[in-house]
Amino acid sequence: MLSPEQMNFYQENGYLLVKQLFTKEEMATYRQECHDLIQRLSAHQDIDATWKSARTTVAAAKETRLLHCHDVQFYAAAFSRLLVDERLTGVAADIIGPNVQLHHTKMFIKPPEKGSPFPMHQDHPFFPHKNHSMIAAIIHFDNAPVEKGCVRVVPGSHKLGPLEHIPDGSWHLPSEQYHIEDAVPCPAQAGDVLFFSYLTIHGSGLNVSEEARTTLLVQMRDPADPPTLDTHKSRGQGMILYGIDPLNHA
Ligand SMILES: O=C(O)CCC(=O)C(=O)O
Repeated sequence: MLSPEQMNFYQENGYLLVKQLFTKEEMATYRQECHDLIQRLSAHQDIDATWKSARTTVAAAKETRLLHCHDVQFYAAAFSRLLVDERLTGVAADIIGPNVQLHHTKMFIKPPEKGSPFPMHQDHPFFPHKNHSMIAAIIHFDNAPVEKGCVRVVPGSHKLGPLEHIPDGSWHLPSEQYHIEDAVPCPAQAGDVLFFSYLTIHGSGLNVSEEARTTLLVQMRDPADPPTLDTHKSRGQGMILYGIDPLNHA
């Protein structure tokens, strides 16, 4: 659970890197699960998820790759266990609690030397909600130093509220105004988890290192916070990860 200092940091900055929430040994097992899953999927489909806006706004991203899988808990049981692990959901409950509901998950592998960047954006336009309770937790399965394209944030930007985004090629902020390299890098080690509000401006650079960057993003909300648009549905959405669903009496 979070200390008062951590809570204060999150409230002021809109993000918090929690160090060593999971052990490096656990993360090594999950990293292997991810790479095995991507191997299985890539035999059957194109799993590149590079945003078109990344290719158009970042010169070096013309031929980069971003391997991905949404809703990983439908592919391997280990991920279901991770989603209800109280080390993760307890922190989420501290931030948005007392109850925590799953919105979606997505696993990313930024391959070595050519891992795609993410242009700066808020997650809000992808799935707006009334009370803005939505947060992401990015679980790091391996180390993510700056050269691997770690996530970068604009501290305090959650206080700006929803900003106007450009829809083309995935919602993003104007690249001439919001530079990835100007944002604050959040280098992480395997086992660290980065929590941030869906209003916090964030993005990430290219992976130019010799190793893959492997992460799982878990998007969570207060179950009493309704979506304002009927969009971004995914398998498993609505699962209660912590506490109860106070609105579900069926
Ligand atoms: O994993 C990253 O580098 C950033 C992911 C991200 O910004 C997103 O999926 O919205």
